[in-house]
Amino acid sequence: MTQPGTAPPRTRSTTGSPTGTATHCPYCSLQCGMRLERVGRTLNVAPWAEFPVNEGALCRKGLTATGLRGHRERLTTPLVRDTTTGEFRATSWDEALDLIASRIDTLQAESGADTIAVFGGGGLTNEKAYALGKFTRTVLRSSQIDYNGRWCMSSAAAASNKAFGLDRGLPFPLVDIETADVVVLVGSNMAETMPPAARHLDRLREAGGQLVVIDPRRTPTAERADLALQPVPGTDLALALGVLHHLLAVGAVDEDYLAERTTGFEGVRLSVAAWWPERVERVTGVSADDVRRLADLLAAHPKAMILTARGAEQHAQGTDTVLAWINVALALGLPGRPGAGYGCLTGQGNGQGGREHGQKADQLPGYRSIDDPVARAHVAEVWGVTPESIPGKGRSAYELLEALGTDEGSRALLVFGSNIVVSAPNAELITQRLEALDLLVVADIVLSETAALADVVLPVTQWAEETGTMTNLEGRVILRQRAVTPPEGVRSDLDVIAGLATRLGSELVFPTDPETVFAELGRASAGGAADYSGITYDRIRDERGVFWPCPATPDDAEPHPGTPRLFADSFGTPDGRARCQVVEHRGPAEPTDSDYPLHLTTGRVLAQYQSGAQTRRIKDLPDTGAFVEMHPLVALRLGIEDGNLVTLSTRRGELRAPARVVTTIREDTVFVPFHWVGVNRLVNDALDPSSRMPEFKVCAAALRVGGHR
Ligand SMILES: Nc1nc2c(c(=O)[nH]1)N[C@H]1C(S)=C(S)[C@@H](COP(=O)(O)OP(=O)(O)OC[C@H]3O[C@@H](n4cnc5c(=O)[nH]c(N)nc54)[C@H](O)[C@@H]3O)O[C@H]1N2
Ligand SMILES: Nc1nc2c(c(=O)[nH]1)N[C@H]1C(S)=C(S)[C@@H](COP(=O)(O)OP(=O)(O)OC[C@H]3O[C@@H](n4cnc5c(=O)[nH]c(N)nc54)[C@H](O)[C@@H]3O)O[C@H]1N2
Ligand code: SF4
Ligand SMILES: [Mo]
Repeated sequence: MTQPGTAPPRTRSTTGSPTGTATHCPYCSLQCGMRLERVGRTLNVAPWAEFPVNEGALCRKGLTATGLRGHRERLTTPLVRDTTTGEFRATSWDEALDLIASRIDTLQAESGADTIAVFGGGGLTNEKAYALGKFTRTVLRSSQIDYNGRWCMSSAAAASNKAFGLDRGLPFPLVDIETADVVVLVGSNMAETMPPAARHLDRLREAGGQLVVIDPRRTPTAERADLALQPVPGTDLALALGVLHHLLAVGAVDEDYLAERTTGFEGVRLSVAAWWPERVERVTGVSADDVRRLADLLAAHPKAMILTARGAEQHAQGTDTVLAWINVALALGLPGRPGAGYGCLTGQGNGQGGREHGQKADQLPGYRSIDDPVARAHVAEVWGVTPESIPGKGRSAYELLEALGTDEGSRALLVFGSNIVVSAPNAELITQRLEALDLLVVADIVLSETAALADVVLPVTQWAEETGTMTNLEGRVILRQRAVTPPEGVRSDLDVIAGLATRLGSELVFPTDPETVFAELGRASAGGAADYSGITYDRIRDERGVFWPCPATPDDAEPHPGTPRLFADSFGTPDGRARCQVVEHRGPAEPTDSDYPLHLTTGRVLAQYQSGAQTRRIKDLPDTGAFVEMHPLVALRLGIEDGNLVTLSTRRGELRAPARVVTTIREDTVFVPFHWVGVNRLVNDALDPSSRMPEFKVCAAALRVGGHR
């Protein structure tokens, strides 16, 4: 937490003077601190040892992140698609923005305000996410805005809001892992997805603590575990019910805590009665002994921490799965106890801040609900519009995309910070929807697979070339500082938004200076759950950041210190109590059958990031292409050898890729990373009923050797 008045920490060079610009990695939610140093024409990544989250450590992606600077595939001029040849041609910014504005005017005159949709990203800075939400609601007057965070941690966010009345991924600093007795990771491969954070796991174990990892694959993270459980994909909910059943059976629940700090446990108590460990074994494939072992471990240690990530969340029952684990945490009295509790390991660089300031369909800045009249009035005042003019709730990410170009959906889409063609589920259908649009505009730094389909491509600045705030997985608001001048011809997303607002005749102010936008965002967030109004750039420059909520204080008072730890005395619900919720296990939306006998799950490898738009272009990162990870028994049965080309199919499509035969995966499951085009054509689009999260983590698949039909 920032101590106002203390000198900014500096890395010293060998000559003793501070070097480089203190900033943060462009990729994941750890937002590792780094220094960018100019040496001649190159920009080097150097450690920033004092930044507490990573203490100078960086993964391969962070270390090579400057590789996109000066890259030959970097976009430096706007492109428009020539209507006669169908090819892109370079154009001026004025022509590109004029064209977009006139197309928007025409389409809206024909089909109404909602015909223009906007798709944002959890990698965008807080300032950009805020400006995008404001632009969509005030200039476009469209309700149709959502973002890729819906595909990330939205089930955990929905569950935390339901149970705790507040969603901050981790309600405590990550370093608290080291002081726990037991840490349970449900569906997180932290050693590959946030490598510097795995130090906390090592230190936990050095201090005598124990690690439990729940993952259908024995990952590098699971290699560190004292107890590694490998459930059938999509059965974590049943596992949690079984753990709670056993905790009740042995009398290990904290009845005082439940009585004082929660409501609803009686229903939960009844609902887990039938989930005895032997039944759980039949559903999950985890032995009854291991179910009891996990429950006993939790019962024996007061400082237990349960952390979920995408493996547990990216399911059609993701919200209920997280709620089931939150019930376990509440039954043990963990939330609010130092060194204990429940948390979600958010994924994208600004996965936390990106879900707080209004690029989500149902949301206004400060993590306010767009349905709340008080919130609407407050934000309308900051924006200088009437509350009635702010549209209502729009469609969720997948539903928005699925409707594009149809009678019900929008005719135009503006994309900022997502590579939908690679990362959306049921990607073949979604690609067709993008192709059916009257206008597709993509702002990006490279010609991603999505940008390649656009009518207009806008080249924007990348992280090291611009300043802005990010909120990491702990709720720590930090400042990314500009370290180099952007190449000629590119503009920031904030410039794009302001340029379009002016051309669309808006009289509202869209500042392009990020610090000015942040001050406005602070005012808009004031009084909301995610209150940033007490945070200024000066407080977080070269510093360790400030945890929200951080409300503004009167001029003569001390600044609010920020809130590293939440829930010590009360939760974010109206009565301050957490809500225990009854949840039922249903299992994957698409069960296996004789035609599709395997579970397909998807996820990440260490050296690639997301859709790969950025990391596949960095030459120092291995670019293996997709592969199908399978157990030797599956390979033997189908006559497959390691490295053979195989065809993986589901009810939606096929993928041809080499086999990777490993003993670390379940025999009924195959795994494919999603960093390359292809696997998402196979992935199911079943949605969670409350978070609208697609079921990326399990669908039914068939496998055969060879690449021919
Ligand atoms: N290297 C790298 N790091 C990243 C990213 C990246 O693309 N590459 N992306 C960032 C982002 S946006 C995110 S969201 C995070 C994601 O971080 P993680 O959640 O750690 O990553 P995933 O690989 O998606 O999923 C984690 C694990 O879930 C397991 N899993 C699959 N199905 C199930 C299931 O049904 N139950 C359980 N318990 N586990 C299951 C998979 O085998 C996988 O090992 O990573 C962030 N960091
Ligand atoms: N099968 C499967 N699919 C998945 C997942 C999975 O586990 N399995 N995980 C899901 C998850 S958790 C996530 S988060 C999504 C992520 O998937 P995407 O939304 O596709 O995420 P990125 O690849 O990070 O795309 C970001 C794009 O924005 C560009 N960009 C970067 N910075 C900026 C900027 O400042 N401004 C603008 N305008 N553009 C910028 C990048 O070059 C890139 O093209 O994928 C989801 N899809
Ligand atoms: S762990 Fe995440 S933030 Fe840290 S260097 Fe790697 S990608 Fe960047
Ligand atoms: Mo994510």
